[in-house]
Amino acid sequence: MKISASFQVAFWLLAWICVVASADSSLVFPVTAMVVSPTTPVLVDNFEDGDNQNALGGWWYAYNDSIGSHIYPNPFVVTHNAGNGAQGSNYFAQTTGNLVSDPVNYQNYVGMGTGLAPLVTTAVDLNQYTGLRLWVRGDGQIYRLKIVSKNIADRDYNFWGFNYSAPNGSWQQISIPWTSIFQGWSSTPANQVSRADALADARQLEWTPLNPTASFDLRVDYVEFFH
Ligand SMILES: [Ca+2]
Repeated sequence: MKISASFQVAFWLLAWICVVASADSSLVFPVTAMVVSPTTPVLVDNFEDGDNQNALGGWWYAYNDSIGSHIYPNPFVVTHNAGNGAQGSNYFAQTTGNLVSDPVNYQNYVGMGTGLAPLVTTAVDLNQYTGLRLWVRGDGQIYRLKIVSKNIADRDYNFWGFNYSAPNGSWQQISIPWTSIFQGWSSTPANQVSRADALADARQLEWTPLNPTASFDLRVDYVEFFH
């Protein structure tokens, strides 16, 4: 087949343009929109679907002791209050109740929580994240957010966690890097589990009033892990 001179010129010109274009990154077709950033936060729940299952497949629940502490609603139900969630959203977690005192036997407990996977038998390694971020609201009292780990449940429930003051009347976002969490109460060596080991075997997040109280108002919204 005979190729005309003008066609050959056009061919080599096109080839030259391709070489120049590939050497200039500004001319390369952008593909970044297809790449998920490793810094994208991972949502646990913003409650806007109105159900009791979080974005990780885990389930929300409420719990209380049998010596007089109570929590409402129990079983847990997501609260719908249009425009009154964090950032004007419509759904959030809210529980109220009381926590009795039991300074002798420590059998007093109450709170709400959520699983990190559809089955609580699944260990989730939270070391892949830098920490947890969430919106909180309440009544000015101190609440404790606990990282429930199986390897600590076997050792007196001395979970790693973080205490925060829940502002009365307005939502506030708090950021909890893992470097700021600490174990609850015991300094007994048998109860010590390293932070990395506890995070590696995480099962649930749980919230509880830190101190016995005649009434509490615990609200949480838009929970997410960040890198
Ligand atoms: Ca919400």
